[in-house]
Amino acid sequence: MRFDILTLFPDMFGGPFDESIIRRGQDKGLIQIALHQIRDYTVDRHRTVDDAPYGGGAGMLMKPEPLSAAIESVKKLNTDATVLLTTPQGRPLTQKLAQELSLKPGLIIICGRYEGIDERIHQHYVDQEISIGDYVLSGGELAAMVLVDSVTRLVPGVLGSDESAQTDSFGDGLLEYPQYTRPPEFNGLPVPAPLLSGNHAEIIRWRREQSLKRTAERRPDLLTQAVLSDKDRLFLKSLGVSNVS
Ligand code: 6GU
Repeated sequence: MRFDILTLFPDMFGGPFDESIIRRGQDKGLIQIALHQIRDYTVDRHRTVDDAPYGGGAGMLMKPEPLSAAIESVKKLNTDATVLLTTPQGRPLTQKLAQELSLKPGLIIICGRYEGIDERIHQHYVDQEISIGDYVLSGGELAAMVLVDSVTRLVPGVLGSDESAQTDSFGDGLLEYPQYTRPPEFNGLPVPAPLLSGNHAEIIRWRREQSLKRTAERRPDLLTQAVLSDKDRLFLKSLGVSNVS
């Protein structure tokens, strides 16, 4: 998977992209990330990337010409890529959307700044607008990093077999069960007995029930979409939970 990122602040990406899973994905040749400075595509002496909105109002907009030149240029490097724009007006990023994007041949991500970008860039170039949540960031760069991370870990081979993406929270639409490591008692709190039982079937059942219980308590909205068995529904009913899929 090739990611091309168009931004006014390429230096922001150094830390997150040079460590951990994203670093490993690049080192293994499974993902490639190229950062592009939008300002490099200006042609005026002052390298202007923003301008005031027609009709007035607070703040500045990203001018269309440098963005257009940057997108046209990067499209030649990442052919058939899907063009994404990070914006609070976009489709909320979910695990399902990350899965969809991980199947694309490539992604071009435009990081929004200021009060937004000229609407004609949306119309002409942008395939999908993506938001990472209902709060305001100072720019799309942090959102682009979140997006690249969530997609990268779904690219086959990036995660090791002991880091399976399937048992992660949201892999099956539920929150993950609680985890314990040694010692067997810590601050007076014991590790739950089923985990020490050595009974694999009992462990599987306990974990599933804990996932269901957590999801019902913390994110009941997820239960209407989750993949549930009859046994799961019976267990949830015993907790007094009924509005499930
Ligand atoms: Cl993608 N951009 C900005 N500026 N703010 C956000 C966002 C994106 N997603 C949530 N808040």
